[in-house]
Amino acid sequence: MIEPIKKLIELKDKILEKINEAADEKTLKSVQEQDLSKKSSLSGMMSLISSLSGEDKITFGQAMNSTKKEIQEKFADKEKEIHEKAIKERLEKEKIDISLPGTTYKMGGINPFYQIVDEMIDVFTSMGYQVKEGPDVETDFFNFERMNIPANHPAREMQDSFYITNSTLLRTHTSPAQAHAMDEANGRPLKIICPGKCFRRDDDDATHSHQFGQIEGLVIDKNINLGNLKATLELFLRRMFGEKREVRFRSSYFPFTEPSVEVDISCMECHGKGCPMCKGTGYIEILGAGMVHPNVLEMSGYDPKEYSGFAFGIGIERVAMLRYGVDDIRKFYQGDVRFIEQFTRK
Ligand code: FA5
Repeated sequence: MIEPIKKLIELKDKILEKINEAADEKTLKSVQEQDLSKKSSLSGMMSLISSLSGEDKITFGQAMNSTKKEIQEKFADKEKEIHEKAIKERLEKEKIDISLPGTTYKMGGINPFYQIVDEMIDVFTSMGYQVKEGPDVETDFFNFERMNIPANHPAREMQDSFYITNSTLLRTHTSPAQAHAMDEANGRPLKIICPGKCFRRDDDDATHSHQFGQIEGLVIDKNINLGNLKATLELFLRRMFGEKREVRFRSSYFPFTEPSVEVDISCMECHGKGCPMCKGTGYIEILGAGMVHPNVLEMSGYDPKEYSGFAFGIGIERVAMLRYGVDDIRKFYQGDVRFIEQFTRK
C-alpha cells in the first residue's frame, strides 16, 4: 500500500472516531469545521496527489473520494442521531400533563329582566310598534299633569315617589313617555312602546319593589276602539304565556284613560286556587290599560273628536315571574349569582 493511502486511512479513522464520540451539535460542528471543511486536514491530503504518478494517482484519487463519502455519510448519520436525541429530550422536558384541569372562563349571561324585555319588544315590534324611550327623572308636569293628574288629585297618593327637587322626581310609571312621544309626533298617528324603569315609595313584598320595570304602549289614530286594545293585549299574552294560562280583564280606574282595565294572569304558584303569593286571589296583576282620556289627547295636540287611542303599562318583573315561575320579585334585585345563573342561555 502506498504511503499517502496509509496516511489517508489513519486520518479517516481519527475523524470517524471524533464523529462517533461527538455527543451534541456543538461538538459535531467543530469536527465539521476542523476535519471536513475546505481548509481541513482531509482536504489538505489532496496536495499529496502531486507527489504521485500514473496508477498511484488514480488509486489515491479513488481512495480520497470513497473516504470523503464514508466520512460524510457517518457525519450525516451522527447529525440525525443528535437531532433526534435533542427533540426527544425537549419533548420529555416540555411534557404537558393533560390530566391537570385547564383554565376555565366563566361565561356571562343576560339578566332575566332584560331577557324578558327583549322578548316583549320582539312581540310588539312584530305587530308594527316602534320603540321609544323616556327619561328616568321626570318633571311633575310630565309625570302627573300631562297624565291628567293635577296637583292634589287623590291618584297622586297611590304613586308616591322619590323627589329630587319640588318639581322633579324619579318617574312613577312609564306613562309620561307617552306625552313626550305625542309632543314629538306633532298631531300624527302613533304606534309605540316605551320600556323603562319606574320608582315608587311602595313597601317591598313578594310582588312589589320600589324599583321596577314597565313597558308602556300607545296607539293613536282615527277609529281606535276598546276592541283593538283587547285584541292586542290578548295576542301579546298568548305569545308570552301560551294558550293555557288564564287571563282576566277587570274594569279599573286611571285618570289618564277612560274606560280603564287591569289585566291579571293566573298565579304560577297555585294556578288560580289562591295562595300567600297571590294573596289568596289566584291571580297576579300584570298590567293597566285603557282608552286614552280626551283630556290627555287634547293636552298633547290631538282633537279627541277626530282621534282616539289606547294605552297600556305592563309590569316587566311580573311578566318574568309568571313566565319563569319566580316566587319573589326581590330576587331580581338582590344580585344573587345562583339566581341569575339559572337563566343563562347555554
Ligand atoms: C300604571 O302604572 C299605569 N301607568 C299603567 C297604565 C298605562 C294604565 C297606560 C293605563 C294606560 P299600575 O300602577 O297599575 O299602572 O302599574 C302597572 C303595572 O306595573 C302593574 O300591573 C304591575 O305589573 C307593575 N307594578 C306596579 N307597581 C309595582 C311595584 N311596586 N313593583 C312591581 N311591579 C309593579
